Amino acid sequence: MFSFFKKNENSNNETVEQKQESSKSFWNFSFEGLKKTISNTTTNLIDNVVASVVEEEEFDDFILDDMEDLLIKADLGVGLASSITDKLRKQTKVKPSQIKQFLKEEFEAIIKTAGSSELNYDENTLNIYFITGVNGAGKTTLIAKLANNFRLSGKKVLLAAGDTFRAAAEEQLDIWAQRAQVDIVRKDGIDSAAVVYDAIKKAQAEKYNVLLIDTAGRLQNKRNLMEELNKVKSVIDKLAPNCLKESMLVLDANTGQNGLSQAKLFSEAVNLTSVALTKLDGSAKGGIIIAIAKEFQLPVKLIGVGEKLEDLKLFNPNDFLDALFEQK
Ligand SMILES: Nc1nc2c(ncn2[C@@H]2O[C@H](COP(=O)(O)OP(=O)(O)OP(=O)(O)O)[C@@H](O)[C@H]2O)c(=O)[nH]1
Ligand SMILES: [Mg+2]
Repeated sequence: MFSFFKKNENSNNETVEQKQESSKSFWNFSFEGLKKTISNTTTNLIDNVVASVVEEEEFDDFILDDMEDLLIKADLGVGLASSITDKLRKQTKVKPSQIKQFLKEEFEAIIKTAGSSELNYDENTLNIYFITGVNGAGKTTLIAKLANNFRLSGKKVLLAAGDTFRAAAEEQLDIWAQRAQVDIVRKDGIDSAAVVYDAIKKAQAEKYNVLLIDTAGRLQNKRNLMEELNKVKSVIDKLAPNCLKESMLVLDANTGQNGLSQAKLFSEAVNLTSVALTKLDGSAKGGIIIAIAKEFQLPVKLIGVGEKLEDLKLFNPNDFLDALFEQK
């Protein structure tokens, strides 16, 4: 996993502790900040559901059907919403007044079975992050933010302009590389796998710590583009075995349930290891974190909370649940 405690080889006069503190504050969300960011999700997913049942004496079919509708509206997905309400239907122990605790325990169990939310990182190898997702999800911005954070943590960072499909995509990544002060491999006009090949060769020869691979946005139903992703993944596996630390799906939080079908098809194409949820700022659809954990056993590891370089946070499940249920 990624450690904030390693000495920065390029560090100036900052002590390791100071560097560690600044890295931490950069990546970690303050509890208040997180609470504010997900406040619309909290209203949608928790407050509305709790308000609909809390005054009742017992759960009955009428109340549970209403609750199921609210959970579906809050982007939990039909399957998960009905499995939660069915659980309540089949028992008499949990009363409506205890709904908040019940939901918290349910969500916690689901999120925790999806695996660790720590970003994989190995000090001893090149660390490759393969970033995929549909058009406009926030892939390129996420790469810039990640690059900036790794660079601030003292890592040598290279970007691969693997989106050779959309006009001016390489130019866009180049501008971000300059802002984040990291290097880039850009070979306009050749195919994505060839760019990635050159980038891996450079990263290995020049001992980079981190290689972030940008890819073209693609709809999950475009078969040839999905096959291209697979081809790029084969290049990584062949040229740099054990270096692929994350195959990450970037999901726009506002896409809600459509995120579930994206996760399915991208997972089939490249064997995803994690999700980055972008545009959580202002979104009411953060419940998708739980739905994806349940359906695909994929942990959310990063969250995007704005358009600037510093608007990337590490996802912490405990803080997320506490903020959602306002228990800190
Ligand atoms: N509010 C907000 N906007 C974001 C966030 N992440 C990205 N964006 C915006 O979303 C838009 C698309 O971002 P890109 O990074 O270009 O998305 P992409 O997935 O690379 O898009 P394509 O390359 O066209 O597939 C830009 O306007 C970004 O500024 C976020 O966390 N919050
Ligand atoms: Mg892009």
